[in-house]
Amino acid sequence: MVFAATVLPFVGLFTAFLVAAAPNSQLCARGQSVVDSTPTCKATASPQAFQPASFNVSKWIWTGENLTPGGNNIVSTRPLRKNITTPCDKCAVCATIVIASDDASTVYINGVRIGTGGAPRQGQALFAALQPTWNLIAIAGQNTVANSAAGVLATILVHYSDGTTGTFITDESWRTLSTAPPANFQLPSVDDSSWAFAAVQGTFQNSVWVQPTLPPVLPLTGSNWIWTSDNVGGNAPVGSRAFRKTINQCAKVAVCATVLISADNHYTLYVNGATVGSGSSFSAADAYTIPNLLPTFNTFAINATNDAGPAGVIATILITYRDGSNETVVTDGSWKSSLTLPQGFASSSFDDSAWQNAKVVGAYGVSPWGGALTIPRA
Ligand SMILES: [Ca+2]
Ligand SMILES: [Ca+2]
Repeated sequence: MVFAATVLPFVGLFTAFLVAAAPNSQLCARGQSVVDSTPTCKATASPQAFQPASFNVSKWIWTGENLTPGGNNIVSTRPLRKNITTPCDKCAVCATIVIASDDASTVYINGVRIGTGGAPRQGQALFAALQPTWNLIAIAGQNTVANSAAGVLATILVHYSDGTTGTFITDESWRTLSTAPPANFQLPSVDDSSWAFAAVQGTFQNSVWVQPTLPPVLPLTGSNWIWTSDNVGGNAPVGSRAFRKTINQCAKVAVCATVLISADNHYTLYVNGATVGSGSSFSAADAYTIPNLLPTFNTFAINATNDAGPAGVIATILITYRDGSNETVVTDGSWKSSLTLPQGFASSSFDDSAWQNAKVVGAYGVSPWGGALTIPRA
């Protein structure tokens, strides 16, 4: 407690300073790093292709106030909780959560609000950092339409530090109350052992609801096709180009990243010098999970190659922080670009200060690529 009392005011002041400063400038010196609050859990896994969470094995749950599964309920907000325990030989790092709700929901992990669930027919994808051995997921489900069906359908895909995953679903092992959520119901300190078990309202395949669809892993909307300065009039010379972006958040601990990327014509993506993956389609984007970010400085680098004519690379990167927040980073004019591929250019220690800023070819949707790239679903 002495530690917390001493450090927290400092963090508060420091955060206030960060907000006041230019948000995109390099805010902390290289070598300065924040303290990871769970240092016993270090991901050893390599980046991997994004694994969908999917709804296929999940169940719609509610309180059982109406004994008929899928039956009508009063307008109400109800608490739903599940403590997810990590197998003893594993260490949980991050989670992908997909959730649909009739009619709405708010999701908390270990007491921190992560986001809101989707509507009954449209699942929402959420991303969160986890504690190593156990994690409390709490959901406030809302039935907003009088005398209507009520339920929550969710899948939590947990990434362990060794590269394996575990799938947890909403089912009859969750705890609930047929009352409004008690104060601070989302906090791990609340004892729910006397709460009722949730009542299954139907499965993903068989319920009163139409099967909800899942959103793209991430959007490309808001991102930009970028290239080097020799992309003129929509065409660029044949050859390979290098791009870099360093993400530096002094006051937060970065844990995982989810990346969506496409290139005309080929790309290889690196994080902190390690290869993430490669692709060769400008009509479909590839998605990756990176479970082993460094706490403070993380460098994304791309080797992109043009075979002929139009040239561009586009990416959306979602950084998941220890404190429950996420940050979206897109390809734009703040990325650094090089007409050559210097030795070691993908390394986090490479000095790109002499590189030019990338040239924005156009926002997602621009010709000739258009706005209908195929994107993997969450
Ligand atoms: Ca409803
Ligand atoms: Ca091309």
